[in-house]
Amino acid sequence: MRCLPAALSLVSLLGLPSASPLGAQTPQAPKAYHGLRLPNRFFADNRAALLAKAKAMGPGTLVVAKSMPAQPSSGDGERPYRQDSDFYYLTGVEEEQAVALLDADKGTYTLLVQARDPRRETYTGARLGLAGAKAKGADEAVEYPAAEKTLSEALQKAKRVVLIDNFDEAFRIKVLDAVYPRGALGWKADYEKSLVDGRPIVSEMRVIKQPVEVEMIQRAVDASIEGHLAAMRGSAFFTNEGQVAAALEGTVRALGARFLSYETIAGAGSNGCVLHYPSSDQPIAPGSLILMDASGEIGFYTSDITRTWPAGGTFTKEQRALYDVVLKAQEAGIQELRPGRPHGASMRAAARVISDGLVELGLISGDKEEAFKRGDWNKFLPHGVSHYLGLDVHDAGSYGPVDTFHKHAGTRPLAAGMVLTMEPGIYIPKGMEGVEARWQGIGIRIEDVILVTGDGPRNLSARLPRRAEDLEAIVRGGAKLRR
Ligand SMILES: [Mn+2]
Repeated sequence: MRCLPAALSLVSLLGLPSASPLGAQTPQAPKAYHGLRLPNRFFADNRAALLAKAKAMGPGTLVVAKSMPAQPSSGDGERPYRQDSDFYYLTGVEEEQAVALLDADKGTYTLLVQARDPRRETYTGARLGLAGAKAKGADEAVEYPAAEKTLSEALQKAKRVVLIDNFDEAFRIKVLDAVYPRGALGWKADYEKSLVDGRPIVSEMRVIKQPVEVEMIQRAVDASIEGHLAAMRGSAFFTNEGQVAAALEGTVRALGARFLSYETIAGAGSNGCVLHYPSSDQPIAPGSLILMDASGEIGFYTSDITRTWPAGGTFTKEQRALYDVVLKAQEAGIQELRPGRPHGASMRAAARVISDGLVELGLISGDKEEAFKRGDWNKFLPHGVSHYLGLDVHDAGSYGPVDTFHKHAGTRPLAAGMVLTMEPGIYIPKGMEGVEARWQGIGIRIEDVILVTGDGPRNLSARLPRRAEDLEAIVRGGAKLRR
């Protein structure tokens, strides 16, 4: 799979000639990243940083981190298992049932893991077991059911429990009961234990990306760019949104994405106005725009890219006018992603361009300044435009107190090493009141992944074209391959 241009597999699936110029069009086409993971060192450093914070809380502090519980799908089925991001950040462990115990006094890391089970492993492959846990950096490893005792003894001994558990409710109750037993304790009551929510601590650690994390995000972005290109190149002969989604999903999977960063949004025409459009299975009407917000995940790191292009390779006058406003707004927003600028500045900048553009096109009436203050633009752009990205697509971390300008904008000053998206849009669904029919059924969003650096914003997804003419050329180029 080395250096195989991503779209080739799709090309053969669709019966396109394999001697296509796809590789030539993407000179930086990524290698495949199957099975790629960050090194053990990364997770060990994260544990050490967390242990230092736990130690500073005082003697007797125990950090307890819980893995993602398995999720049923239906009947005998389970959803693909994807580790909890906080737990992954601290351990690199991909298994369910795992619990990490960090003893701040001793500085030790104990990993509780599911027992080896030859029968189950016949179905789902080898489990870590004790040897695997040690190989992942654990000082001590204990399998269930003995692990239950290890956990209860550790909880009993601790004076302070720092709990990192995002999704396992039963486990949370177990820890809570150990720290604050239910009912009266009688003569044994001491109430000396305390429970600390460790999630904000880990969230804060995750806000500033380490260089190896940025590299992994870049790989997810690179694979996702190929997915977008495949979808654009195929769109001239796609008749259903499902084919658009499949083009991206097949491509990122072929490049090493085991998971999507989020469920693919592929909406044609008015469906592009549904912000988290869930179905992506409707026919594509000729002349409509296709909005695709989709990405794959590489080594547990996400990407988040949106492009909007004309299904047939040519923007109509109205589509093009709105597209250019969104593109200009995106550029204005990107320019605000700099160290020291508050998070909300990018929202303000992008919204201002959208508002002015809609006034110029006659979609918002009156004076630009007045119209912006009135906030009429919010009807056309009803969402925030920038969020952190990392192990989660809406990554952990605080944006500071909410900016009075917009509920999805914070006041926290940005810093080098943050990775954020920039994703303004204009949405005019069919039937939108007070808007001429010629503008209706148009949904546009443009989204890229931006690294904040000391030298300013760096667009990690810049390789995927954004200019209207470039998108038209890609779609038309794809159409030619069919003839
Ligand atoms: Mn996004």
